[in-house]
Amino acid sequence: MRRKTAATIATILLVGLLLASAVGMASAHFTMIFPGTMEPKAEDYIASQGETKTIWIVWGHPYECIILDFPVEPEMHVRKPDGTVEKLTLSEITVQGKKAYKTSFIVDQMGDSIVYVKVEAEEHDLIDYTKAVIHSGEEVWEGWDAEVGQEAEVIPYMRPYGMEESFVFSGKALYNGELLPDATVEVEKYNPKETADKLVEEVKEKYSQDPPMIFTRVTKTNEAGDFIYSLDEPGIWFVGATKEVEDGLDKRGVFIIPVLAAFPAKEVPTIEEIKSRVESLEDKVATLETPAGEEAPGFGALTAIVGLLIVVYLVKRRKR
Ligand SMILES: [Cu+2]
Repeated sequence: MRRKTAATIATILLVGLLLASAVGMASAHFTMIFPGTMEPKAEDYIASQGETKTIWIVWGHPYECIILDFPVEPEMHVRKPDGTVEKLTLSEITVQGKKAYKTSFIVDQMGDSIVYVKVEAEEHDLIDYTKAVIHSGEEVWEGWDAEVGQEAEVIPYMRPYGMEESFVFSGKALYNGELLPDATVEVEKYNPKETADKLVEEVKEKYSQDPPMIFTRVTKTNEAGDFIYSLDEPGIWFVGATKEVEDGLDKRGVFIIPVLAAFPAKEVPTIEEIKSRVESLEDKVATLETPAGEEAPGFGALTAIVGLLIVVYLVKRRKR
């Protein structure tokens, strides 16, 4: 009897664990195509003629910067601006202690090269198709919206370079070359490790009921397979439309959009302006009279102190 109970409890625990891990895995995994760094900038997706572009392929959750071992070796190709396709040879690397891959190719044609990756992730019930554009050449804006023939594919309506923070991005989702209506589209920005750790902690505290709603934004394609979203921060964005397949692996087409900081840059006060503000605030604090016997500073002093703190914060921000 006791043995039976123990076995039952063990079974319940095991099923619970499996369910928990399955649910945990539902959050947004992506194939990250990065230009040879884990601190990628939008500018890194632009290349000069003749440049050898090094690409890292990393598996994990972009927003949280959670890196995981690649489940299988991905397949990778580059579509050159003239439409020729080359298979890229990958070599294994270790990124944050996890199995990732790297490759490189020479940017030898003006225009847009599309690098694309296929990952068959059975443990996630997913075949993931990801694309990124490497642009080269002044005003040679050709190739970025080419179809490379992935089983699930996103075709951008917006040229994916020269995009600045807060720009709107739209595109269409295809499945087997046909428009894909009513599909879930995930939108997620990558954060480098240090930023990610800080943000995730803040999000978990502030939105404890559902932190992933901040990590992964979601929209859907309409009847024509179109979707739209605004990419409100500079950085590397992942936009993926999923074709759900019953009794089989889902297929997801992902497009990577490197988003530049706003140009011209948002106005930030100069160091001189900040210094003069600090000085006038210091004077104010110095001349404030604290009434005798009163320990707490008066309202005026509080205002001045808060002002000082804001200035200190501004100075720190500038230094970053
Ligand atoms: Cu995941």
